[in-house]
Amino acid sequence: MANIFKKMELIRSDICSERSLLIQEKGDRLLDTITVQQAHGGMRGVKSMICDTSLVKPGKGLIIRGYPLLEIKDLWPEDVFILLLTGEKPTKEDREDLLKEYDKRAEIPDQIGRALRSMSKDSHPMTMLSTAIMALENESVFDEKYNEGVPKNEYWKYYLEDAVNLLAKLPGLAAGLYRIKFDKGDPIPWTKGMDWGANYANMMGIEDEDFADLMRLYLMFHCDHEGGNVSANTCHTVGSALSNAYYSVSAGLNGLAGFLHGMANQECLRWVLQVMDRFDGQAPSEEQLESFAQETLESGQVIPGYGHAVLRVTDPRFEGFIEFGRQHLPDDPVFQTVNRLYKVVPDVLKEFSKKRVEQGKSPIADPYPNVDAGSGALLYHYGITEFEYYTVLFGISRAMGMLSQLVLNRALGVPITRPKSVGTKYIKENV
Ligand code: HAX
Repeated sequence: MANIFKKMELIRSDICSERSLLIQEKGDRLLDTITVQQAHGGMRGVKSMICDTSLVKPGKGLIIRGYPLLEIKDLWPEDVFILLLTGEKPTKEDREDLLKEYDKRAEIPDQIGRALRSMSKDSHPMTMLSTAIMALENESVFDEKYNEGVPKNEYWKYYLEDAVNLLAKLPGLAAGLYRIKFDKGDPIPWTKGMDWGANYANMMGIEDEDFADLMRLYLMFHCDHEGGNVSANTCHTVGSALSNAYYSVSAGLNGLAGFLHGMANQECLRWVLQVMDRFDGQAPSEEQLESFAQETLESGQVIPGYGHAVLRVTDPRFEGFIEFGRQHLPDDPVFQTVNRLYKVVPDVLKEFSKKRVEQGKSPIADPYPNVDAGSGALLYHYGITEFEYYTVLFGISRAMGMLSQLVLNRALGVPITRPKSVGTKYIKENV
């Protein structure tokens, strides 16, 4: 049995007792109050769910199990999965042990390739990813054990089995669909003994050590963003009904495919290339970028890659990507454009926000770049020019966060989600 299973077995009773004690001691205390504005406004800021894997602080960004992201940016994705799940940084042996599990479980059944090839040529890569995950659902160990009648307090073990199985296969699914969709040749199998990020890069058909480094960083940076974002929250809700990990993660990824969420990364690069196209493919000047950004806003569109529901500073994930770009591709025109946009767009958004307020509209709460503003330029540099694919990369990484939250929720016995909704009449008459 992998170390990760043993560790979870050990921490489970601790986290369960902690939860019981908290509910016993503080169960009737107020955690938050909710205004009509919040109920109408996407529940922004309402503290109403528990997530221990990570926290997003408005002024600091992502904190994973107590570690600010940039302090642990050298962890590999397999390390971060163990950290998310257990709360402890893994040892070298833990990492090797998990990789051995991936080696055993990574093979992708033939029917997945057939299912992907039978899809319409214009299916979006995120649709293909979600479909491929659903096509694996018949392998759910949890469903098999549930039907055998295992007791509730053991559910988490089988969610963890499903999580490790799914994580082992995800890079192969994602790389395979890339090669099928974009006519890159036959899918390349998983290489035993190679890490998760390098394997993914290799299976896409890109043999470049720097790209493997970028993949490790990319997969690390996108791993989790606390519990309330659309994908994590969706996965949480679906899983709370005891839908297995395949149903839950696929549902979360369908949320990630929204233009305001993970799909912003494809939109961002599309927008960057649009402005470059206007200036013969060169990196435009700051003045040219400023007027393009204003034009975008005046035409009623959002500037993709900027703004956030929680953050109020430059996203540290963006900073980390810019740092990678500075080291590896400082002269790349797409990267230079992204860098210049960073100098220009926050001020354009601040000005636009002032005008909005004068017109009685809400301000733009965060004029700074989020994770999606910088990642595309790096991928583009290494030859992944099919930007509709970018959200798939995001999704493979985010599966680690969704799955660790899912396993922890089952370990804690978190009940089915069922908030109360009220109607307009209720608010008029009672509030
Ligand atoms: N460009 C133009 N307008 C923007 C904006 C931007 N980048 N960011 C926010 N606004 C607008 C909103 O559209 C909203 O306008 P309306 O009231 O007219 O609808 C207003 O400013 C107030 O929004 P907010 O309170 O600042 O932000 P929200 O919490 O409502 O939304 C979003 C957060 C991320 C959805 C928003 O900033 C946005 O649409 N950004 C561009 C898309 C994007 O980059 N999404 C990726 C976010 C990170 C992520 O989840 N990645 O997966």
